[in-house]
Amino acid sequence: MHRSLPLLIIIIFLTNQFSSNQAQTKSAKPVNVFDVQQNADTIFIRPVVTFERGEFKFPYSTAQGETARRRFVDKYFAPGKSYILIFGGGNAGFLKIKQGYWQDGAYAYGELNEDEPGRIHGQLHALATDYDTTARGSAWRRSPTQPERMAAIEVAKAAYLEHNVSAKALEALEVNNLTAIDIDGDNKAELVGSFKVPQLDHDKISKDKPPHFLFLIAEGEGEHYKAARVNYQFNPKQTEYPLGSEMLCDNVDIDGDGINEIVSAFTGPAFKDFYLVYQRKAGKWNQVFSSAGMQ
Ligand SMILES: [Ca+2]
Ligand SMILES: [Ca+2]
Repeated sequence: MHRSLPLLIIIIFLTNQFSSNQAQTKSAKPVNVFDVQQNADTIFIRPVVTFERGEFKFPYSTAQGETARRRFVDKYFAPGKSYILIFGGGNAGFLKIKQGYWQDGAYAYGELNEDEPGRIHGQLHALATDYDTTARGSAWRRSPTQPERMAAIEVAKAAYLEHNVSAKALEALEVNNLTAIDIDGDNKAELVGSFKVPQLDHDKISKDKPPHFLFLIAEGEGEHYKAARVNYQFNPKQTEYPLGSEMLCDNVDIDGDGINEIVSAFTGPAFKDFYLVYQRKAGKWNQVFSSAGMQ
């Protein structure tokens, strides 16, 4: 008994060492997520978020001028570098960097060649990443069915009423974007929507005044949906339209827990777009990242 005890301790020690090394190796490699936008035949990508050692953070430091941004572009947007295009939460092929730019005072971005042009055509945003997502479950992205659409609009109207937007104004509600996705692979659609309600001026729609924006994540099934996360934005003194508009980029499992995070693009001040990441943990949706003011 006594003689085998040190051996047992050594085995336990080695096993612990091995598993902690495994965990470190897995978490030490940063995961980069990029926003993809298409303009005619050119695709542009911009850094959204880096996930490293359990943290969501901005991909480069903005504390000391443009050096970090330049280094980021040199490394990640070098000509010929390729990324996995994420569309509908899954692997949708590859994008190859044609050229990177860092001189622009606000953004780092790359101009891309696509193997199959037009894959995201007509969509506002998609995502790209530098890690293989094929092992992280599949999901889909589609237009909502008519019952889903009606349900999402009802949920949006209820959220607007809570923010004291009048029923009269709600008659002019516009759906800017509504997408059905499945973030957890249970084949039930999560609905992600962007809505706009104009201000009324003496009961008439005012096109000159800033509208009420709403970004909504709704959960449910068929025609029964409830609000899971709401971001209401109203900036009555804004001069730069459309400040406050928030749109779905796509969904992808960034932290590898099997449930996809939702990435949205937000129209910020002075047209400096920024990104938010929403994560569902224990049935609750949290905003786990914002790049507001970081670019
Ligand atoms: Ca689902
Ligand atoms: Ca996740």
